[in-house]
Amino acid sequence: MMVEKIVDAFKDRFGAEPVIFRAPGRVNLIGEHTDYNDGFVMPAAIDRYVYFAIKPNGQNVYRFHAFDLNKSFTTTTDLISPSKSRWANYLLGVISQMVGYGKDIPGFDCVFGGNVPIGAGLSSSAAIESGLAFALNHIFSLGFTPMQLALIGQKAEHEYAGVKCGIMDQFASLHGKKNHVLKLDCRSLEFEPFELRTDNFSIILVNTGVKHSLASSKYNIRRNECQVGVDILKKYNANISSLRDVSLDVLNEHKSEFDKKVWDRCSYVVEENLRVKQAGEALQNKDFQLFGRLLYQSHYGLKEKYEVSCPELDKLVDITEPLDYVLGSRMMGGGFGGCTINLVRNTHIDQFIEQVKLHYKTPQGNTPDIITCVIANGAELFS
Ligand code: GAF
Repeated sequence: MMVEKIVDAFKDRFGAEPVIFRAPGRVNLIGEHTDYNDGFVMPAAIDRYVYFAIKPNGQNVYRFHAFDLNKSFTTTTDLISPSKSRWANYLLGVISQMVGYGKDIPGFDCVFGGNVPIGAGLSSSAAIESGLAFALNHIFSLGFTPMQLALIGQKAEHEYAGVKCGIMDQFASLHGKKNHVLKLDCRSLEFEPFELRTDNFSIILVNTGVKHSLASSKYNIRRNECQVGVDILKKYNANISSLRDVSLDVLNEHKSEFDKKVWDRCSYVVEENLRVKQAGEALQNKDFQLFGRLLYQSHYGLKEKYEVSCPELDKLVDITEPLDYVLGSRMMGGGFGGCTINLVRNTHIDQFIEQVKLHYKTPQGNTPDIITCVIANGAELFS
């Protein structure tokens, strides 16, 4: 088992018995690219984890080992700054944020690794940030709330990884609740759990095999495009500070002042926020057909207006369209690759897998990874 390998690696390297924590990856049912627009999202933590074996070392040094990469990184506690090592930055960023809050983070040793696929849109980086933040909060009794830890992880990503991400991924990794999706208001940071049991249908992810990297993708550009739209509308109404404050009517009223691309981006975000609200109602009414249709609509918005999909993601969604046992399907996460999320009736999972294998090959010519996931709790002390 993964966790045992990580514990053994810790003992071999540091000759001590560590404490084990784990933080999950996430799926997002609906509400994509809405978080950094102060809007609504509906993620859930899943049963794919990054495990952390960790122990204070009584020295002025942080020693990390990335088990999956077989790489190590060491730095003294007074020298926290961004490194050339991309993976180490997720960890250093967290420590730096905590220090920024005035906390003293003594030296520690840490081995981490897990089974959240990297570059698949399941937030492996947020799981690393959230897991370390959770672990340090616990072992050094720092007193941060889970939401503060999520904000720490988000800031780490901004400042040490260069991605101006929203709060969704770190939030989900820290707040996940078994059998529930969490509808988060990304402005007030209030959230509401909605039960989503998988008794009748399953959440199945299909990995395009196209690796996405938010840092090198057009993620930050999309964020700026939304801001351009806000700047136009704010001239007419000073109360508008993000696309969250904009209705479709207001957007339409000012359409002639928008460049087509910026208008498409903004109208997608406003429509997606409406879809998340409808999705919450659909879950409350157990109207899974409607819920699934909203997923398809979300995909077409992301493809046509927000332009963050790619041919491989589109192909995977298209394959599911004629299959009446698929309730909904869409690209998930930042886009430009990674996975689709599919809601598939439990009675037809084998047929679904067969259809996907028949009609889709990754760019490398392989059968795609197909992952059935279960909605799980957020970051926790594992043992
Ligand atoms: C990435 C980001 F990290 C999230 O904050 C969110 O914006 C998502 O892309 C798109 O919805 O996962």
